[in-house]
Amino acid sequence: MAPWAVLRAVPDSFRDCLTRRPADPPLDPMRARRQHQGYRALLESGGFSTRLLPADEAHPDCCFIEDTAVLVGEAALATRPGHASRRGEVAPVAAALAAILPVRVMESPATLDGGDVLRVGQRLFVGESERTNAAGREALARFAAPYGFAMVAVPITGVLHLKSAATALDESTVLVFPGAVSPDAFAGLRVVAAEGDDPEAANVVRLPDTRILVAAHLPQSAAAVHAAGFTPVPCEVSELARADGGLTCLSIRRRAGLATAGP
Ligand code: CIR
Repeated sequence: MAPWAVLRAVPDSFRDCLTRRPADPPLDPMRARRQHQGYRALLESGGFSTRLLPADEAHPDCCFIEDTAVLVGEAALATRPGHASRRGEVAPVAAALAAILPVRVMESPATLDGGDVLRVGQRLFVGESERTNAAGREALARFAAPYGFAMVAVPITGVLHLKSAATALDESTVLVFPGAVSPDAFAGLRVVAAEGDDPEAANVVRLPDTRILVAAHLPQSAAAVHAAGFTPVPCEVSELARADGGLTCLSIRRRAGLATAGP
């Protein structure tokens, strides 16, 4: 199957998104929507075929679809997001994925946001965030073990999710913001450091054509990716970032050519 990605449209209620700091000026759903459309176009230019699920006005954060499901091997685990206001986002995403893959649903008391799950090779690095608890990490570990994945818990500091500050450039290289995630967590991998003062500079998306989507408002991200030997593709996501969303969180992706699939 060709590489694919599932996205969810930005609702008008986007202005009421969860934010770690009050948004001033208020969040702008129209601007976020334009940026979301640009993001989708860049995913397609890099080799993903995309499907856009409709927005849900009752869930302001619904465009951050990554948090609602994790792809592992030939299956998906629908999550139980750590913030209660987001749990109603999961069912429509799980239903859409069920047309493609078997889907299992995570159960209470486990909580896990997909933004905390970084797959590199046969390891799933999972953030010890406020959204993802030990039961969530263990549920994912049990789900993923039959596919040959090992789970590695990773402490994080001052960021929402693990992938707010660490993502993969290829199957043996990670881009990390060292102030939020210790490079020591990624034993055996090449670690590239993102400079500057914004952890989100380490939040990038691998395209099937091997280019790397980076946030256009964080030029240090493109610089780190380029210096590491990859080709950065800038994408405007500044309004989505004001709601604490990064590039990864706007889609659930599956690349071709992998023996196993993952985030
Ligand atoms: C939230 O706080 O849940 C949203 N405003 C942002 C979620 C971002 N998700 C992600 O990076 N995976």
